[in-house]
Amino acid sequence: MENAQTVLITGATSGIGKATAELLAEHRFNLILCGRRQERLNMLQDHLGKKTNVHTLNFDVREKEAVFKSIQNLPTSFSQIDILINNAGNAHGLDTIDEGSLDDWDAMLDINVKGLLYVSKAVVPKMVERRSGHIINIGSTAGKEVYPKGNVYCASKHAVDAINQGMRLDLNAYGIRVGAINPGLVETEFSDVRFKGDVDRAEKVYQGFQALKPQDIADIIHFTITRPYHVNIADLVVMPTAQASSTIVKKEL
Ligand code: NDP
Ligand code: 8X3
Repeated sequence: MENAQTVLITGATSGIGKATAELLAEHRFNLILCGRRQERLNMLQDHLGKKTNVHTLNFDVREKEAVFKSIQNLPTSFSQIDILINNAGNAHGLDTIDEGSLDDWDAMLDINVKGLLYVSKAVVPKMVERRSGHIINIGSTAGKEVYPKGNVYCASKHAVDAINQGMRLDLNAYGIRVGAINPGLVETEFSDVRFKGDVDRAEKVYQGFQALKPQDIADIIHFTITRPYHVNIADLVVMPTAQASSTIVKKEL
């Protein structure tokens, strides 16, 4: 079970985060896996704990006290976080700006932007003290362009893009690597969450073309964190071949 590096992944209970946890467990990274669904955390602990050292943390990234308490009280064997993967996030709703829900807007900005900042603030100062670390921010093509009805979700991912650039500037002096991976359409629970359990509507998003799989992004994350120290993947955009932009997807139906 030996591996020198400990990786903290937010949003490890589903989709991109879960696929990344599974792949990194194969490669024997020590894993701190975070999410809110305890039964899924238990399953990850049971399943991946057979392959590597796993510690799970249950907190909502919006609850700053819980974020800090959880990360500050890690057992000694997990207390040095070498790699932070800021992945937790989601979209809530798909509405024009005049029709959007205030609760949806709060959720997206609180989770995707402020939650990412809280977790980073709990982890990064120790990286600065040690003069080492690697941060991967999961952005989106929605952080590079805005699509109709995407308004606030796109704003939250544009903020991730800005934070990624800001972190890289501020942490450069300490030799800490910072980069964003910005996927296009990946088939996960993302659209189930966005459409609040309307499974038919969620499935339609990925019909008629080959969407990315969460494992595709996990592969890229693994590639990114295993480059030699002088190589930093600073900002990577990855889309399905069928996708040209947020609004242009070549469908076969
Ligand atoms: P999923 O819905 O499958 O996974 C989201 C993860 O985030 C879950 O593990 C969930 O865990 C966690 N999470 C959500 N809200 C909170 C919260 N308040 N506190 C703590 N954890 C939370 O979606 P994806 O895997 O697709 O999404 C992962 C990231 O990838 C997101 O940042 C998303 O914006 C981004 N992305 C997704 C794309 C896609 O097409 N799917 C494309 C581009 C970017 P739990 O519910 O247990 O807390
Ligand atoms: C998720 C990709 O295009 O559904 O960030 O917003 S998209």
